Order: sequence, then C-alpha cells, then structure tokens
Amino acid sequence: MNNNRLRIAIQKSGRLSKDCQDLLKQLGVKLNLREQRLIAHSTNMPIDILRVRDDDIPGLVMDGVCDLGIVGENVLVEAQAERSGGTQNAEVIKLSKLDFGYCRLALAWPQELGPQDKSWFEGKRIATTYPEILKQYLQRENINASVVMLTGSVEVAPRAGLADAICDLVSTGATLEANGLMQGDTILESNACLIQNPNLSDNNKLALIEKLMPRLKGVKQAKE
Ligand code: PRT
Ligand code: ZN
Repeated sequence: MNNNRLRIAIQKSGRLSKDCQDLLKQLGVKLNLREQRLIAHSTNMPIDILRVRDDDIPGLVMDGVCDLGIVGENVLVEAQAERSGGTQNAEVIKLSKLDFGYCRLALAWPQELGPQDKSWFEGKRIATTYPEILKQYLQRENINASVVMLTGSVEVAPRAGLADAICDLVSTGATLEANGLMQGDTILESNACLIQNPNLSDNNKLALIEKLMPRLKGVKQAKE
C-alpha cells in the first residue's frame, strides 16, 4: 500500500456500503471497485478505499492504519468505550455527521409483559451487541442488570430463553414487531459519520481533506 495516498475505510458490504460509495462519487472520487477486492484505488485522486467490516473501522482509524473512515456512531461509541481506560488510542476527530445510516439503540422486551419502567430491568439479563454502551447506560441509571453479549440474532434472545430483554438497533421497528417485542427507552441515536485519525500530519493528505470538506458540505446541503 502506498503511504502517500489518503486511506479511507468504508463498510465492504452492508447497510452503509451503497451510501458510502454514492457519497464518494458525489465528492468526485472516481473508483474502480471490484467485488472481492479489499482495496480500491481512486483513478483521479491520491485516495485508496479500504473495504472492511464496519466493526473494524474505528480501530483502523484510531490506530492510523486508515486516515479516514465512515462508520455508524453506534459502532464508534462502542469501540471508544471498549478502549477507554486501556493503553490503545481511542481518539478520533469527527469531521462530519452524515445524512444516512440513521438508527437508534433501544431497549425492548416481550410485548406480553406490557409497558415497563426502568425498575423492571433490575436483576434482568439483557442481550446486546453493544455491551459497553449498555453497561454505561445501566450505570448511569443505577440499574443492576446483567449483560449478555450476542453478535447476531439479538431479537430472538428472549424467545430462546437467553435473556429477558434486549438492547438493539431499530430503524423501522418491524424486526421488534415481528419478534413480539415492545420498544422502550432509546439509549443512543446514531447516524453514519466521517472520522479522521487525530495524529494525521501529512500535509498533502490534510490539504486533500481540506479540499473535500466543502464538497461534502455542498452534497449535504443539496439534499436538504
Ligand atoms: O458485516 P459487517 O460487520 O460490516 O455489517 P453488520 O452486519 O455489522 O452491519 P449492518 O450492515 O447491518 O449495519 C451497519 C450499520 O448500519 C450499523 O452499525 C448502523 O450504524 C446502521 N443501521 C441503520 C443499522 C440499522 N439501521 C438497522 N436497522 N444497523 C442494523 N439494523 C438492524 C438491527 O440490528 C435489527 O436487526 O436492522 C434490524 C432492525 O431494523 P428495523 O427496520 O426492522 O427496525
Ligand atoms: Zn458489523
């Protein structure tokens, strides 16, 4: 990999991929994207695109492996909480909140239990893919509950007897509904965001970012 080229990490395949690719196009970054390739080189700017799992993006940017990244705030906040207190760098510069990838991280429990307040969670098991964000919330709210970490199929955990409740991403609410779950408090609202490694010092790369930022602003305004 050429170190003089600005490296941007985006999600390889998933909910953010299409919007990320469209955004790069709107910024004038021409890409030759081949399905299976990890790296795509821009043909008109000194930019390389790294296509990875979204969970890897915060770490790649925090560690300076990539200069920029586009990732959901949910994934970013969880990764920062995971690194907090440790020796690894947990800092990033948030350059811009983007207008896609909106969702909320919310609590939910079996519908048949009806509406519940926070005290109901006392002593319960809550399944989630975002254990650090959930633990911080529970601490803030003074709730003693245990956190069950699941990387997928969180919404089936109550039915499978793995947990009493869940804390998962919601956009339309259809998944909760289909699984007989009732939505409670929102713990975090999230959009995709553009992040930068805080230690980036290469002047050519910084100048390129300076050039791209007004374009990004223009793209966002055009959509409003
Ligand atoms: O393979 P990789 O690890 O890269 O992808 P992934 O499967 O971890 O992530 P992916 O592609 O599902 O989501 C990427 C990002 O999109 C998330 O981190 C969020 O920032 C954002 N996003 C926006 C969402 C949703 N909306 C969303 N609805 N991510 C997940 N969901 C899931 C949710 O987990 C639940 O299963 O969709 C379901 C709920 O949707 P509704 O519409 O039924 O409420
Ligand atoms: Zn992921």
